[in-house]
Amino acid sequence: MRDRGLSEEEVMRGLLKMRAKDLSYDRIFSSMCTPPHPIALKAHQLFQETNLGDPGLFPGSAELEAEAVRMMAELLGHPEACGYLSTGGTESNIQAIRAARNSADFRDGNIVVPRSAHFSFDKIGDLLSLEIRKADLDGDLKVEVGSVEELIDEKTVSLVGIAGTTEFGQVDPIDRLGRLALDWGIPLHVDAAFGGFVLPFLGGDWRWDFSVEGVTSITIDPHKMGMATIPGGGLLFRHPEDLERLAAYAPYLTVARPKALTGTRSGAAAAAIWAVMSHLGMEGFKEVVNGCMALSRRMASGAKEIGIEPVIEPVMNVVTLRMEDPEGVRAALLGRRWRVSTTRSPKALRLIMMPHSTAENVDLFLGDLEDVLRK
Ligand code: 0PR
Repeated sequence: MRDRGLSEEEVMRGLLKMRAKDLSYDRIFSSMCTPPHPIALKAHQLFQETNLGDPGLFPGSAELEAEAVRMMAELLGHPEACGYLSTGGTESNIQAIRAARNSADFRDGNIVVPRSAHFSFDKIGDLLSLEIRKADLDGDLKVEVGSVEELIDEKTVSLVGIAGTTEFGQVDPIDRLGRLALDWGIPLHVDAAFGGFVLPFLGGDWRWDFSVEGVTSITIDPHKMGMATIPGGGLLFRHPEDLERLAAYAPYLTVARPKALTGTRSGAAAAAIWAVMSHLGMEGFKEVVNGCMALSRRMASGAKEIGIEPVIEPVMNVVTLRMEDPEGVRAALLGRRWRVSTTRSPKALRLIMMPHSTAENVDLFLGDLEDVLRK
């Protein structure tokens, strides 16, 4: 650190210079995040200094957290579900599996996850000393329930299903996993980090949330499709005793049995989540998701017109395009200032249609994609 501080103007100049190096979201098709809704930013600013690590000092912030959790519980089909706001999908997944592991009376357990699971589950294996068993996927890239069953044994502490896979936006057969979980008496965690704020607004008769018996916990991320500020995650449990398994003991705090993984944690995130959910409501979110789905269909059908097939018809707002050299195409598109990502198996170009995506950019992108492929 320098001896003598810079003036505010100098600091601001330094900050703005660095901020200008960051990309703006408009040409990014690789991100599951999006600029927060303006009301989330306002809420965040208002609650910046609050700390939910010591909620007795910030009872208003704590009430917002409880309200946000209640709204998400309702959204996920079980208004009585309990939980807390985490820093994101990784923390929620760690904590859900930690609760499941703590319900077993042994420590050398395993969990069975789909091969498509987010890499946070590899961290979980390392952190909690659990063996991570990966079940095969079917031709539609959903987990094969038979493969899951083959991997279960008496040391399995949790099954995991994904409602909105990171790479392909596919949804596992949660209802069948739920039956399996009940048969074996094992908890089922659903990772809906991305799908949580999409699937409830798609219509149709989805059964992937707490309405499926056997689902014991759900990860849902407001900082992805929930349009809240980062870090905004959610973790919900069907049974209060599972949340209780995460409690630590801190008698000097205003709340003596904190459940979150982090100690100090932002009340600003709670305010932002509460603000967006209250402001948009079911109708507002439906509009946002409808918009993203319309762009996904536009992207997929535009790609077909230039001879590229999607790996799967978009289930959610993730479009994956089958091609021979997605890495090369990604690099060429980067030269045209598009940010896209790729998938490993099957190899494809991966595009996420977020609230910041526009029809104009989808069309411009398709033009550049056609150009790049012709070269
Ligand atoms: N579960 C699922 C299904 C996810 O897709 C992700 C993240 C997580 C858990 C972990 O969530 P956190 O990152 O909040 O801990 N999925 C994206 C990914 O890893 C996150 C992302 C977002 C990546 C924006 C890039 C980006 O620009 O690809």
